[in-house]
Amino acid sequence: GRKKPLVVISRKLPDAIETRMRELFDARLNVEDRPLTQPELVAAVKEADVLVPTVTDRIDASLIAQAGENLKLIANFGNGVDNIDVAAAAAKGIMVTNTPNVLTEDTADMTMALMLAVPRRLTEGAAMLSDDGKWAGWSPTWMLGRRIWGKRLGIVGMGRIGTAVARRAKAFGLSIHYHNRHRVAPATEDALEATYWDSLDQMLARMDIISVNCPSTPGTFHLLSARRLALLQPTAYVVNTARGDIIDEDALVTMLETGKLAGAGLDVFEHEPAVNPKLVRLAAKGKVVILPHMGSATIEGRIDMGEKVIINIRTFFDGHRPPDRVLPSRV
Ligand code: 8YV
Repeated sequence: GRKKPLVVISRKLPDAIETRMRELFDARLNVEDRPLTQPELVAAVKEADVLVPTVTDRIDASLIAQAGENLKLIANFGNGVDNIDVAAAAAKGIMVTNTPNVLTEDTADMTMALMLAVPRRLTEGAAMLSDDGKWAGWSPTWMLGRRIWGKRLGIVGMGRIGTAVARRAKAFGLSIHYHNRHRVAPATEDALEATYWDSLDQMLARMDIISVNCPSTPGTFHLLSARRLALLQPTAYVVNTARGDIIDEDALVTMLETGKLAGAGLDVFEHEPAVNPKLVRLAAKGKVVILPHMGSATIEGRIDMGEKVIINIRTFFDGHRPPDRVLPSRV
């Protein structure tokens, strides 16, 4: 039969996925679960037919420039493709695919978890009981947080994940507002009773909670800039399960430290895996809840993502268009 494509997978994937990849491809698995080094990535793109990177691999123009003629497909294990220079890949005739849809609901669940955790002081309460003897007893005025229902949620980026957040938040009794490059379908707006804000600035000034759900692109870098963050009410909360660089993190930290914002729930950071130590201190005070990029981290979701990667690779080598092709014009 035909020679199996050499597929280099940058990180440890679920066992079931690795087994299937071994059957289908000449799969070069990463047995040690650490990101590939730069020389290893260079070797991979020189040799492989397919590269399967994750969010921890930077597939930039200079790496793509070193790709060998075999490299035809970069099948990202992940939805966001901000780790890949899609235009540089396209210019070299290398297709890029991602893993949309399968992580939408998990990410929306984690968004809700953060949206509830910060105003309702979940981590502060949990910490008290993990440290014996700190609970002196219940009191009517003790551990009071802020109510969620009845508040206004402003969603920045009403795509698949933003819409899934909106559905959940509506069920929690929040009113749904959103800013997006374009309005969503009238039927979706009606179902969510969602209000569209053409002006992000105006929306920010009027919301109780902001949820960031747009992709990281050159156009969304520091979309929530210092100037825009300053438009938020001091009682507002910010939740980010998208990408850290969409928010000017230093400006956000300063506002949290100086009481210009009520709190934040962050699953993503501007310089991952580094986390600003000031955020860690704010977490100890209960001002923020910070998580290590766990939005899509479910066993089921990771298997679904792996299956999508496999389908994209197989479809490509069968001579068809992979279902999750990422067009450079969309990035
Ligand atoms: C993963 C994600 O943590 O898909 C994304 O965009 O951020 C998460 O699903 C990671 O990116 C997988 O590479």
